[in-house]
Amino acid sequence: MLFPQNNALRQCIDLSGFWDFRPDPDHTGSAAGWAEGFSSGRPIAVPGSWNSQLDDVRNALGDCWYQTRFSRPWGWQEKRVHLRFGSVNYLAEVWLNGVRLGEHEGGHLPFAFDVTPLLRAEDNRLVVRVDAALAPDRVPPGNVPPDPRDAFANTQYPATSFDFFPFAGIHRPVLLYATAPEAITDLTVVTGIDGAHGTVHVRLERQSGQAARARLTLRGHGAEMVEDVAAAGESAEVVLTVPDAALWSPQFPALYDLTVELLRGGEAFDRYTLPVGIRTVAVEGDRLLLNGQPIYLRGFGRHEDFPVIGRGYLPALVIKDYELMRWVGANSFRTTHYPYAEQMMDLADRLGFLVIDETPAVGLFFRPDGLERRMAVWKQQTRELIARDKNHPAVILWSLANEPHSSRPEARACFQEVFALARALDPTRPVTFVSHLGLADAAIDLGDVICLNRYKGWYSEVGQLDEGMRVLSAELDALHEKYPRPVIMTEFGADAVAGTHTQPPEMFSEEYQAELIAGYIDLFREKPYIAGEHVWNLCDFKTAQAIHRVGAMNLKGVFTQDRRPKLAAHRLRERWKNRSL
Ligand code: BDP
Repeated sequence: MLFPQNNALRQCIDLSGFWDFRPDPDHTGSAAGWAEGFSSGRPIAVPGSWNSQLDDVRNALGDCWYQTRFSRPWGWQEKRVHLRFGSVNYLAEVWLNGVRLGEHEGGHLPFAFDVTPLLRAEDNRLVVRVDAALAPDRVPPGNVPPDPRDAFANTQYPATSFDFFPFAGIHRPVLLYATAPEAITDLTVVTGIDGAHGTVHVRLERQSGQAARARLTLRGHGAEMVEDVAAAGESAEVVLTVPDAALWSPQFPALYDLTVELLRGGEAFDRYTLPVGIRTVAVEGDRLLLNGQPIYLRGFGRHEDFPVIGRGYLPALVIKDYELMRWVGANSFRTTHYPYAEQMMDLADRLGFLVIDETPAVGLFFRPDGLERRMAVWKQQTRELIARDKNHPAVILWSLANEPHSSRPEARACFQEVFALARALDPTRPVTFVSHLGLADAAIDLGDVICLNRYKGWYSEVGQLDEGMRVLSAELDALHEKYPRPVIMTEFGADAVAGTHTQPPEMFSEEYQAELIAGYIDLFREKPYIAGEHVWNLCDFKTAQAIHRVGAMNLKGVFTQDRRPKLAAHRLRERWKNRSL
């Protein structure tokens, strides 16, 4: 799925701003005809979470309605026009000028509607019903009835089955974009390395129509390659060879510009430009390889989370978080626990960060109630994630889930299905999921890489760092002996209340957090099969209310929520700065 762009042949406008907002706790809006437009709306910012803007809907997770009006930009009469939402959490039902366009389930992934026949020159009325209810058959699930066989129950408010606040609303920009009627609809780029040459395999898809030619131009690093092919049907494939290719890597994130044009009678009627990084990813024995060389991941899990805007897209925050990651010496991150904004992914390509790209499937469980629906949504999210992010050189690994409750055998078959789907959609990248169960996980061996979250010295071996390290060391070795492949420690850390200090280090002090993180890292250095370390978390973040979450915050950030360093950030910097891959 291509992100809309502006050039002489494509235009895009952003409908972000103040929209009208109206909560509908009793679900009367549909019957009252709000889809046609509603009165008595209050202003709300789009993008942004409603929970963090308006006090009375702080914990509201039912239906809320949004509406806005807009005019068709001048000159768009002959164009095909789409309306595209970057992320609406959780379920969106959309109407334009009273006509239902459809619905989309699941936050954090984009969806679009062709609105060409419905657009008026002026006074277009866009209405969105957002349903953010937590339900056991959604992904991620919530309000899960406690099961005595499971160690999890609803001990937090709202009743999430995950550890972050279930922010709701229109979280990313809503874009209206125009293309030629027979435009390019998708591009899939796969790169390879052949000696000093790079290969760029491009598959293009377009809206069917009259025959046309496609011209592909790859430019950059002193080279320019051009290929012309017939694009008579709906797709065409081209392989470009780049002599002495500049390879993409974190040290040198070389990008080429691939420009694809559709031409008729020698004249271009559509054009799309995609940055391309030539690189390969592979798993070989215990190592994760980038361009045939072992790589070691240093970085974080993170949340899209900031005061007032909630989970809304905030460009300055994206920049700041890259700045902090760079300062501390990180080279990578995982999109915990849902796909991040597309703009952040673009910057990962440009700035040279390696990304473990994760679906929104956190806290999945495999009891029969609601399983069929959860599976369908999980597969849809996997499809949408790969469709959205397949062209990013930064993405080196797909993570299908975080901490699923997959200890019992029935979970394995479910994972097998979703692994097969991901591998069929993208045979070029390794696939994994993130486990907290380790050897007790019924699906742990299905991943190309083992990703493990561990809180020894925190949730277990409480307050005892040395004992925690001893237990962890033995567990890691046992895991690797059974499944010899790379292990990435995708989460480890401790809560620290900024400004709390103890000597000797005790839990919740900055010293304890710093010692724990440094202790883990020292342990990893002794284990050559460890291929990466991601600290939990880059920054403190908002959670549901619970007795173990002071101020409804998870304080495992090495930076505070307002992005100030704790002691652990400095300690990490000492360990990470100036390390090569
Ligand atoms: C892990 C989860 C993460 C939590 C973390 C914690 O993957 O989402 O925030 O624990 O408890 O189990 O801090």
